[in-house]
Amino acid sequence: MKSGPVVSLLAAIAACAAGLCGCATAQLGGGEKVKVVLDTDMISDFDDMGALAMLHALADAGECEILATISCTKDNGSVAAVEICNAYYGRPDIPVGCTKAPGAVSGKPWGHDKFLKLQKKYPGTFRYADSDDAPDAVDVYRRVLAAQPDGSVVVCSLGFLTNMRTLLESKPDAHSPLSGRDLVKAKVKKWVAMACFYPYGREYNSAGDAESSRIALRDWPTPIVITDFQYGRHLYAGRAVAESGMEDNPVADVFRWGLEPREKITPTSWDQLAGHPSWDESAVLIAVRGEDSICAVERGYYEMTDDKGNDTWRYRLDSPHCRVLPKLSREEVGAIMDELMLRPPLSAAQ
Ligand SMILES: [Ca+2]
Repeated sequence: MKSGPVVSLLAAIAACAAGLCGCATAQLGGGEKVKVVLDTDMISDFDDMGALAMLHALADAGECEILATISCTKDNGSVAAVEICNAYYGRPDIPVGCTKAPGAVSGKPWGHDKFLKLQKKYPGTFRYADSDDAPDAVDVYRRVLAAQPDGSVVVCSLGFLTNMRTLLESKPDAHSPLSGRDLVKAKVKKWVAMACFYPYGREYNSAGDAESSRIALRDWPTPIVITDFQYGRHLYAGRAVAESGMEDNPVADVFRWGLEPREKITPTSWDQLAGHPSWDESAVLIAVRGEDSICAVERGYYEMTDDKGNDTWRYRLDSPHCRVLPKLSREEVGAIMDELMLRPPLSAAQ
């Protein structure tokens, strides 16, 4: 039985598909597609899956092109979960990779079982049941970046900053004569990172591989847009897709398995009524549509202050870097994210 809000959202999607809502024109707008590399700690939490679904919906709408989908954790089923989602949206050939860095976060966190269940439900839609068998993330980054026009790529990281560090420290190779830092400087327009805690503190993504975070945040040569913990914590999405009734949709599966059933929500889990905190979904929205689309920004930069993963924000008006602040309400942003997650794959209509 679909809830009222889900019915409304499905009606909105139908109107969109029929060209009645006017949004298609606004979104396509004749502009160039944003070229995105997605870097994810898929399996640490399930907002990564919502974010990847949104990225595919935005690609279906002609707003972006997905260049690669890369895991920043190893020894788990992260890459397969990414591949299953890519295949669901009709893009099984998107390059995937996995970190090989010695200091990378490794293993299977609590909640990993839902991603292994995906492997059983969607056999034949992934190549790398064990993420460690996937290509080296740095090699994929270098190959993909080298093939792109200068200043054209947006890197969107939803997890640990390991791959940013190893990319910066990479050496010239068959893909490019440039060092990692020079390759990033030449090809990457900006890095949108879900990381850090405002105004200071210890946040999961930036603390997980603290040394890599320290180096990446310090040495990245193009603008960094930070969607810190506080921004996404107060945004919610995913209840609609969990209750959509879509049975053969891995995104709906993960949210259905991750969220409390509506009837079991208690006063202490009230915030699950609208879904799950949307740290990663909001980062993808900002990566594709720009930070000004849903946010205000504050100029400055984050730096790591110790080897335990603590960070602090430094205000600086002339900084190329920024953090985001709410502009649209949480309900408005939540509706945008839910609508994107509920869109059926374009490939399913062809
Ligand atoms: Ca994540």
